[in-house]
Amino acid sequence: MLYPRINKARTVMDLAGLWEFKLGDANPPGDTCGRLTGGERIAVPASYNDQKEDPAYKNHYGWAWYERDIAVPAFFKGQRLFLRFDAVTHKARIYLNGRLAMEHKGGFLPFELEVTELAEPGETLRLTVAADNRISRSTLPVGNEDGTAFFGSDNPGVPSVEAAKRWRKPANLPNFDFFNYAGINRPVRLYTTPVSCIRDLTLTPSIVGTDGILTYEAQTEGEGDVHVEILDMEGDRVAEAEGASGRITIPAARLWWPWPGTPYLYTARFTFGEDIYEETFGIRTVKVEGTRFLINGKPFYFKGFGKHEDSPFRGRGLDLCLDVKDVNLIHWLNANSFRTSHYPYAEEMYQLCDREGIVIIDEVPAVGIGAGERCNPYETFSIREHHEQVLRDMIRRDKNHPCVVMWSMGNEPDTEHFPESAYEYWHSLYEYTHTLDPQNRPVTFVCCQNNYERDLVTRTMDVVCINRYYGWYNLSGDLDAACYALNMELDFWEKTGKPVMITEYGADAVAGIHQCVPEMFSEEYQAEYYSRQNREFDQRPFFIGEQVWNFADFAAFQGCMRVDGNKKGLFTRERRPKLAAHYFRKRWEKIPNFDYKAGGNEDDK
Ligand code: BDP
Repeated sequence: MLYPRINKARTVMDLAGLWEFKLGDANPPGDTCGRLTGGERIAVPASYNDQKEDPAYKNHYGWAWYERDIAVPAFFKGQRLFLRFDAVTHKARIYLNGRLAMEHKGGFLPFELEVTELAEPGETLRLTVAADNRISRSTLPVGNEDGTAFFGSDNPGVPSVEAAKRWRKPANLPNFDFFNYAGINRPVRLYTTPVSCIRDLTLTPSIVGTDGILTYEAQTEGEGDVHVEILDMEGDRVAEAEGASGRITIPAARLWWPWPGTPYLYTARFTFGEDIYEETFGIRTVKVEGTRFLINGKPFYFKGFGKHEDSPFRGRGLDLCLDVKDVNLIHWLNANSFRTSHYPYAEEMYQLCDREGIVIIDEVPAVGIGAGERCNPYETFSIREHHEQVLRDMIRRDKNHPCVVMWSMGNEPDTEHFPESAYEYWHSLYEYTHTLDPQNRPVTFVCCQNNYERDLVTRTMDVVCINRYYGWYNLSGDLDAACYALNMELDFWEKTGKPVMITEYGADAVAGIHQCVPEMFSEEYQAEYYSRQNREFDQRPFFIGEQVWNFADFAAFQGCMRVDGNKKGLFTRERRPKLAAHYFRKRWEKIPNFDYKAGGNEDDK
């Protein structure tokens, strides 16, 4: 799916601003709606939850209504018009002049509709958006339905959902650990194209000797011939071709390398009749071989974190300034990568990472697939179809980004209590995901701390990605025991012959708590936790990366295990460094992107 761009043939109207807003209820909206009255003003894009000091906003659970008028410029006449929503969380109903025009499920990926017939240039169009933030066992991420809050210690016999229904209203009970921020979280744009236009582009790079090869395919609508030119970073044309699909050779190509290497980007300029679209791409390869993760044929070591889209006031709303700041903090830390835990991020972040050479593990919002030992989620949750949809949509959106090097199908599902069902579910999804990606990047999911000997599926992924909290949730406060247990587990993974990385490990640290004898929740304990465990990872040649949990403190649901949010950040929510940030900055300066774990493969020994 193409990102809306302004060029000689297209224009974009960003509909950011103050919209009319009103909280709704649990009833599904109908097929028509009148003008929204009695509402309040709300900023778009941004989550609505923190925009007003009101528990009704914060804890709202159900539909919320947004509205604005769009004056469609008369000079749009003769163009095709599309309305694009980058993310409405989690379910959306779109009304044009009061009539239902589209529905969409999934809160983190874009959708669009053509409005050429509905939006008359020179007239005003009323746009109404209903957004539903409810989560359940048929949504991704998954919500609880049985009255058990994620971190709750509910009284036995008091089903909180039932209680909530009787005394208050349905409750927001996520089966995941981040605040369920909702609303129009990303931009809404009206964009134009000529009548005959380019609808999608697929760019697949490869390397032969010193040449770069770009295999391309343009999806077009209408009449015209496709012409493609390849421009280098100086804007000079280095190759060209005719036709809607083909292969282009870029002689003596410059490759895309992770920072501090040069993340070289080319531009493919497509023309089709009157339409033009420019897409940047990098020439790089990604492959798993034995226990190594190869970028451009060289063994890469992941240094980074899981992140969140999360900030004060905006919640999960797009904040470009924060994205730029975070990318610069990633450089400051000498890190090279992150995982888009636990949902695909805004497209602008991937554009930045392409430019800045930061490697991304791209994850769909499949988090919370588990309900304890008494309930098999693979038989009781109705998520499979939607799970395939979000994988398709994410890959369709992100397939051309050089920064994306691996797909993550989800985070911490139950693989322990129902190992056979888990295998059937995840392994078939793994095969499906491979068929979706023209670049055939490695595919994985991120496995929860569990009985790894019972788990049958993690070991079949291209890369074994483990989240482990030895010394925090397990063996709390005892780093000797934590290292012992970690080593027992690493011995197990070594035998699988797979590349292994840690995609989460961490300890909450409340900024400002300091101790000479480090104990839990202090900045010293967090730093020591990491330095002790990293020493163990350094002994293991098959170990290909360390991603800390989390880059920064973030908002979570209130509960007895959360002190004003999750405090496992290397930075505070306001991006002030904790002691562990300084520790990693020094450590990662000494760890090169490539060849850190020489000896990982038989032939290196
Ligand atoms: C992991 C989850 C992550 C949580 C983290 C934690 O993947 O979403 O925030 O634990 O508890 O299990 O801090």
